[in-house]
Amino acid sequence: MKETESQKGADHGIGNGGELHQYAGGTHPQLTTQQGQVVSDDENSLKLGGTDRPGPVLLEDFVLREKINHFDHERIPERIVHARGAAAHGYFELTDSLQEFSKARILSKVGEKTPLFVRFSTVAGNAGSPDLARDVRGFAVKLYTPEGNWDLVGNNIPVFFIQDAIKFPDLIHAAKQEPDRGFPQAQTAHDTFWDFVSLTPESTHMLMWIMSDRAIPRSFRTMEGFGVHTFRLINAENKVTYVKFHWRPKLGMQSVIWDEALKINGGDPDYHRRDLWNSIDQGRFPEWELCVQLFDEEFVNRFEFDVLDATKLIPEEQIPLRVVGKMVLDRNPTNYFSETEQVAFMTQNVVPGIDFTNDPLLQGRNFSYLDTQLSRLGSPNFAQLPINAARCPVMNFQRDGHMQLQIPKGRVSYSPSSLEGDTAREDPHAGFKTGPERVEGDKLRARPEAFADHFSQALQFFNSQTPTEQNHIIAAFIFELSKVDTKAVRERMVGQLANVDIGIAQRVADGLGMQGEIKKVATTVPARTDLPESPALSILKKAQVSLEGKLVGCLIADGSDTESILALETAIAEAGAEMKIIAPKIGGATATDGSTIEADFQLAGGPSVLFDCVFLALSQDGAQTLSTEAAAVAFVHDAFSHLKVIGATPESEILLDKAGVLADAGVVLISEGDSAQPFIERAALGRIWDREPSVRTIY
Ligand code: HDD
Repeated sequence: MKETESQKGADHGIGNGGELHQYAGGTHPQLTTQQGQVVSDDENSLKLGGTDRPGPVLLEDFVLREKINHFDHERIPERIVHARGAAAHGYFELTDSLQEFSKARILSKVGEKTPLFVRFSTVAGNAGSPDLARDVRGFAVKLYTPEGNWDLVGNNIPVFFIQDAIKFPDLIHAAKQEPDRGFPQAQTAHDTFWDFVSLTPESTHMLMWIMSDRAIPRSFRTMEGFGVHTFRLINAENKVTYVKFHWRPKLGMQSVIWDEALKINGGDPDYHRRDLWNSIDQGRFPEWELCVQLFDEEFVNRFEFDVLDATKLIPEEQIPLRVVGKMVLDRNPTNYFSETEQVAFMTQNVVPGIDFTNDPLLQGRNFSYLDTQLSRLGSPNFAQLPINAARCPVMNFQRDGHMQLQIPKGRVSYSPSSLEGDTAREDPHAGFKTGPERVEGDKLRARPEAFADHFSQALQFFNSQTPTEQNHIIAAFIFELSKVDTKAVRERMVGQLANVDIGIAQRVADGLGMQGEIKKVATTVPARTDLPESPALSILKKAQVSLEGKLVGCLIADGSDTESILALETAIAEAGAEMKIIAPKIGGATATDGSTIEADFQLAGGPSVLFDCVFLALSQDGAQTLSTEAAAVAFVHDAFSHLKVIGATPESEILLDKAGVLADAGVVLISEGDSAQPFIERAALGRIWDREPSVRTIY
């Protein structure tokens, strides 16, 4: 087996390692207990009664007891949300200084590289759930700045379900598996979720986003990220500028088709984490631009919505994005538990020059993240774990607690003090200071009136999509609501959609086979129809023409032509993509010249859903054989119905026919020996959206 970059030179021990000894199979350090005693036998527990008739295991066996005891306590509680995640190390580099607006060093010093750790996640599913759930993706970035850690704990969607943190437990209880039966997990397609959101009109804008293809990304590498809330930047003169943070992927945004997502979950439930791991391992480092939307009080007052309402966004057409830096992920974690599981992101982690706003969702989060780490990580000393520790001096008088890893010196553990000269003191000229703000008024449990419009941006989002994307949103509502048993909930949700637009509601109602007139849910603030379209909200309007970072699946069988396959592989690599070979046997196939073409996947384990586009490099005999192989027919049929570009030798025709493939711009025939360029060029354009009405009903 090939040793991956991440395995090379890995330290398989814990602690200081030890002397190397010669064993069968190589040179290894001695195995020890946690207390450092060398273990002489790791195969047998200590028993009474010799080898003839072994008696009971002895309690005296401290090697056994310690090993089992540690194992019994290996698990910690998984995250209440975002339990399923994958992460990577990297760096942030500032390219455009924001010193005028913020005194934060990370936003001021052009060219300085700041180490960081990013964790991507799904929200609702448990730790073992599949990657392609229809869900928001977490996009949490921990930046180890010289002024302390700055955590930008965002999502791949710029708005949220609720406006006030007090509703978060309700939202999550409704979305996660139902409490009596413990299912369904990792999906919102069930009664409790739709019951809650249909009664919570402020969720409607977010629903449009999670029913869109943003909720089924092709890869973590092809997702945008958003800080969601409005934050404040504070400059050296204490001047406040409002800011929203955006991460823009270098590869552009890409998503999969819903039916494909369902099948990827079976074909490779680790699809996203594998993709992230492999691309970093192979040196194809994922990259994002950090962009900001900057605005002042004057804009805040004139904007149609409240900038403190997390269910609203500011269209890029109104406040353009300014690119200020880049993030590159260039190192996989060394240990999943120590890093990806134990990393503790907290919205409260800001640095001088970056400040909160009074967004009630953000304020609630600032409590929740610190609080949750205690139940997850078990001790207030979680900040000492290597993945959480700041990379600048940390000096304070917080002491003791479970799992204290430091050995603080001296008699002084308080401030002010005079007994020792080197104890830490506050510095009135440095450090985090909140930006100036005057607040007055009554103390009330109430929503601001400016938060009351729940439908206008939902309509603006829908109107900003291409017809294909709109069709997918409608289909997603139909799919999800079709899984809701309670008819009244389905009807209420459609009635809520009618507040966005009666046309949208009608299309969903038709797809659900709902009879009778739609009953609009009462609302005080109807959707504004005058908001201009925002093309930046569409995935497809921003799509890039490129094969870079994509995966091409090449199906072969006995009788395939080695030279054509090698030429195809080279052309694909030149386009920045990678080719994988799928064959009926993992040992490969016998080519025309008698040589063996090695395979990366066996047919049943390499369905076409794992690839961005496919090529059928088959001889007539090969195609004939595969045309009676269900997995091969499904491979081609799925590629076609998932609107993928299919390249094929003309000899593959019998298999194309069997799979129901109809000739269109995305079916590119290339004869053996001819250039694969027409296939490459077509594949770079992306999916064949025009094909969709011929493969599924559009409501
Ligand atoms: Fe949250 C985790 C993102 C609202 C409470 N959240 C968590 C993670 C992300 C987000 C990316 C995973 C971090 C990781 O990888 O470890 N959450 C968001 C965004 C929100 C949001 C973008 C809205 C704008 N969250 C939100 C609210 C609350 C929480 C309103 C509570 C009042 N979130 C949590 C949590 C989690 C969490 C319970 C679970 C694990 C953790 O924090 O460390 O505290």
